Amino acid sequence: MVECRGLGHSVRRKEDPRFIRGKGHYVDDIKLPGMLYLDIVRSPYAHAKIVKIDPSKALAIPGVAAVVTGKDLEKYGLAWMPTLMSDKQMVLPIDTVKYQAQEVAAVVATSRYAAADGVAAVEVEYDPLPVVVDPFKALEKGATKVRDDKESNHIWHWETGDKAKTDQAFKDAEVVVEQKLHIPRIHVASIETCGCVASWEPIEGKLTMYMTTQAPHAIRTVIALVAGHLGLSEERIRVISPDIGGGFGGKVPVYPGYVCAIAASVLTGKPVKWIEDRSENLQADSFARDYHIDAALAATKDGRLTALRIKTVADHGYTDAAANPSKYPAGLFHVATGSYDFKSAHMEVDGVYTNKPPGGIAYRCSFRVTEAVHTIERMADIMAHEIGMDPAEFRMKNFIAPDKFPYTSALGWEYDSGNYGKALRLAMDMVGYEDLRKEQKKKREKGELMGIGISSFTEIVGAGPSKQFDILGIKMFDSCEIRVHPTGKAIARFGTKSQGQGHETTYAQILAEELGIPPEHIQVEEGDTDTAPYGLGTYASRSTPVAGAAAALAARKVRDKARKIAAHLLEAAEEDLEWERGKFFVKGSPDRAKTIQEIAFAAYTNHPQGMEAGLEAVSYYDPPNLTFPFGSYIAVVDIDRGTGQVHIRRFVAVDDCGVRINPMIVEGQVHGGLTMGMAPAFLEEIAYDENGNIRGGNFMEYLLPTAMETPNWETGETVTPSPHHPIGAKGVGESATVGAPPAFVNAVVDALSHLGVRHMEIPMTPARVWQVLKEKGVALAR
Ligand code: MCN
Ligand code: CUN
Repeated sequence: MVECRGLGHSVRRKEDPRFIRGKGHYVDDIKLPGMLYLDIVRSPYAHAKIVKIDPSKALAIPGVAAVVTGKDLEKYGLAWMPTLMSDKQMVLPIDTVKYQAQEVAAVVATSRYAAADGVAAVEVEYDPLPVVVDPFKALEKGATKVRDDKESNHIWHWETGDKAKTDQAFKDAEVVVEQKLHIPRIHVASIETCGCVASWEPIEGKLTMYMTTQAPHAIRTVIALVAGHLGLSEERIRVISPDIGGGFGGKVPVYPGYVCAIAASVLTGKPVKWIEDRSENLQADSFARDYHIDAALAATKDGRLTALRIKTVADHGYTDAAANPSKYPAGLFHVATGSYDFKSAHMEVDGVYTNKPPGGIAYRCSFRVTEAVHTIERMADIMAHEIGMDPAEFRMKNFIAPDKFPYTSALGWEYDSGNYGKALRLAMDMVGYEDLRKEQKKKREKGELMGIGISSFTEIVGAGPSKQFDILGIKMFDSCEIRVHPTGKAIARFGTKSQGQGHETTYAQILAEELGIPPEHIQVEEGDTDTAPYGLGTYASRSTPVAGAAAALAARKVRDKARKIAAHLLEAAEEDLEWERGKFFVKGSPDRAKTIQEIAFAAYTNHPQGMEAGLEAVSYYDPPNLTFPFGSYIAVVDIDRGTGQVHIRRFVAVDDCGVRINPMIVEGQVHGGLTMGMAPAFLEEIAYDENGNIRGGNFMEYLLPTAMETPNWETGETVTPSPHHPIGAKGVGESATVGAPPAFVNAVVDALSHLGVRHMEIPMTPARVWQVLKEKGVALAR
């Protein structure tokens, strides 16, 4: 079972025909005649005026064709572009840069090497400006303004829940705990960086954009909106997203490099390729997290939760480019009541500008749910500890009971289904919870540090119902179009785009189940806007909940027509026919049957008079609600008192994503997700110094998880179907990344709780743990 940080399909088996069928090409493999290469000059300063850009030495290099600046783009109205959150973002700066590694100018050349040499030869004179790094300082009166076009560094204030009721509950509370948490800025680092080939065909007047995007249709519309005035009208834009080497949220935004490549292709009439290098990807792409959270819980003395309060400062960098549904500037952070039955809750979030790269994209997190889960799962442990209750017992006592679903949370979500106690009990049985507690007690007597940490998370995926969910006004439905050919084989196209999740396998399975056509006879295609039906793309684990549902419904439309044709062929009434996977037969006489293949043939050769020929259907699915997958994770750790190193001894992950379409793919998703959940807990962080210099812009400092750090994941499952999804499935692609980090923190804190430790910030590096051991007097002398 392998799922790496994004190479093609998440599960690749030699015997799987899809492995052979896979197109196997990436954007960087594309070579077109006359293709030019684009590379980008980036700012060494986090905030500076650009005094002068002198391209003359670059232009003298053989092969360098052009140097494009913000002033050049300004003439075409392209120096700025809208972000997905209706803020605006520079393509290339006209006069000021706002973060380190920001794009300053683009160099176009006949080879990648000439372009790189050109970048090194462009001379830029900067005049440094004061830098705003700390979002709290950014909010102070008199702080340097990051954005000249705004009143202050405060972007927005957003709140939800019942403040008066929550305040009252805190006043009346027997026990209150409070904790500040920082969820640092991190970066996904897919195996393939971002890139594109923009190919403008002057004779046809058509732009073909090969790119590593998770949302091809949305990108097509954005290009048309940004550059429509230059003749790039939407019917003349084709976005092709071939195989993608990992997306993880980082390939949702529109990056300046894409726009520069399009502009360069239109100006030169030649195809232009732009591929980021690894450092550019790490330093300048949209980031994830960066939430400064202040949380409080209220409970009774015997451990019943009553209220939750959260105040958060969200660092968005120099522009709000979060890939959130537009009604929710803090994403779905307000699922922070988690798996627990709260009577009241209130949440406030303030978005802030700083001199950092733009963001608020995800990193395998359905719109800020990782932040929400981290908060509530950490707080649950702090409260359990405060009242002296076992954290498992505390959770069991406060879970939303299975008979309360559909359940409306204090912050307004309607949870579709759940059985949280069952999942936690299974995880406890798998790990041997009670015995581990005994072992821990004995170890403590000997001075050894062992901890057990639980996370019982609730996810929220499948955006979304059109009344609540849109991006730039476009509703977040998704689609499937299916065509059954005369010989009974089919092609199905979707508005989503796999980046390694194995859609080619699982969509074919859904259709095969619904139609009885073998999966190997169903060709699944995504990622070409000229052929696929419009959809919003793959992120926020929405493909199964939305496009997967569209697949089932499109197949059922095909079946409805197939029934009519079968009735005609069998000379029977439609009502007298019964469906069994792959065929219709006359009730009571199973030999009088027509297979789907026979029906498909008849649809083109012998269809009833008055009926349209063909066997096709399309479904644009607007989900009635989101799906709420959940799970319980238990980490067992031992801490080395000599080094501060945390050893993960066991990790049990019980996931419930409703009906599983392909258990092996789900397990692959969970394995990969857990590794990406472990990473921010122990390793990953993008920090900045006071001048806005990135610390962690390469893989020497930004620590990715490798096989060395990754423990053996033990997985289990419960199945609580979604009542509103046509096949009862919920999404799962991000569950493990969302659910895992607090399990690790809770385990480490649990190992140290008898020493008075209540909280650890992430990443829990050996240095940070060692510091705590030293403070508590338990570090072994070296
Ligand atoms: N699946 C299933 N049964 C279910 C739920 C899902 O068999 N009940 C299968 C699906 O059919 C699909 C896969 O599991 O093949 C993931 O489905 P889903 O949960 O719907 O998530 P998406 O397909 O929408 O994928 C998005 C999700 C996100 S948002 C990130 S981030 C992430 C993730 O997927 N990025 C990935 N997993 C990734 N895996 C790889 N290899 N590469 C990425 O970039
Ligand atoms: Cu949340 S990262 Mo995924 O939504 O593509």
